[in-house]
Amino acid sequence: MKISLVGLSGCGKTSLYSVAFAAKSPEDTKSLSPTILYETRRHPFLGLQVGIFDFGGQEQYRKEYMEKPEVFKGTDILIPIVDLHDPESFEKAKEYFEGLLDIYRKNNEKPKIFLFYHKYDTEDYQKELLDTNVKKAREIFEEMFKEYGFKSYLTSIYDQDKLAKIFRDILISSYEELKGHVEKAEKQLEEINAKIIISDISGNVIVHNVKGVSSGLTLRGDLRDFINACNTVRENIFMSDSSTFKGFNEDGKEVELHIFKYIISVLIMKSGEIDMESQDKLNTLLNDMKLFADLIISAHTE
Ligand SMILES: Nc1nc2c(ncn2[C@@H]2O[C@H](COP(=O)(O)OP(=O)(O)OP(=O)(O)O)[C@@H](O)[C@H]2O)c(=O)[nH]1
Ligand SMILES: [Mg+2]
Repeated sequence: MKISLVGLSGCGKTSLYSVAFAAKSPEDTKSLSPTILYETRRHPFLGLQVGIFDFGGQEQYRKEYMEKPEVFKGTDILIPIVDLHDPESFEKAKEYFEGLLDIYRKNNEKPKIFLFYHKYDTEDYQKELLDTNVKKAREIFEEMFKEYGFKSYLTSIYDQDKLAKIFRDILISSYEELKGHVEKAEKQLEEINAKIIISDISGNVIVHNVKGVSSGLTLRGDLRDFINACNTVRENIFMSDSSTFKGFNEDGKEVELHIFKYIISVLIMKSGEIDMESQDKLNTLLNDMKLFADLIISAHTE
């Protein structure tokens, strides 16, 4: 799957990548330099290789892309990014995006489009201006992507949880069936009296109900290591697609890890016995995640 991040220089493409996928903090991005030409990164997600193309937005590079439009070929998902802190740039961004849409039309390609109204925060910016800019941006950009059935989001690297969810939804958008399961799991988690983290084996958090366990999509390092180690045991010692691991201490704290089909992991943390109702719901959730893993596998082989 190819995802292309496009927008003018300084709109926040490399920052978005760094915070959502590379576990960087928002502050870290303040020292980023402009991207030279474009950078490609691979990111495994639900067992799929996702290629993220970060197209440097300085004028000289934009010109170069227009002369060699092949670089955009094969884009499944196009993410045009608008800098809400820089309303003066809207018209220029529009021109760039129009050029890109032309290229895709000529290539006979129709990527899915997810438009980001980015920097939707008041970090070094006035609140009053922000809302005016959103309104202005919507007037300019909603129109131009109309025929694409696109979706738009208000994004900020300073709201990492929201950003991670947006990218998760974008990444599973090609699998209509998976979406339903994720939404269901999200509801189920609210009703269970235990801490639960559902992630893929590479440590991309899909759904959770615990604060501070992820940085963007990336699960906290210690838990990621734990899942990794268990996954190795599953593969080399159990030699089965799925397995369960349990641990506990004298205070009644418990950790339980379920791996389904070498792709999905459900980590459950309890600080004592949980009520029957929660346990029932937990069992339903586990069954559903087993199904979810099957669906992912069959989606890949299609
Ligand atoms: N307030 C705020 N600043 C952001 C946000 N995202 C990025 N920035 C800042 O915007 C500046 C430029 O970010 P980059 O990610 O380097 O921009 P870019 O789009 O990659 O620029 P090029 O590589 O030149 O195309 C950095 O100082 C970031 O800290 C955001 O959501 N909110
Ligand atoms: Mg950049």
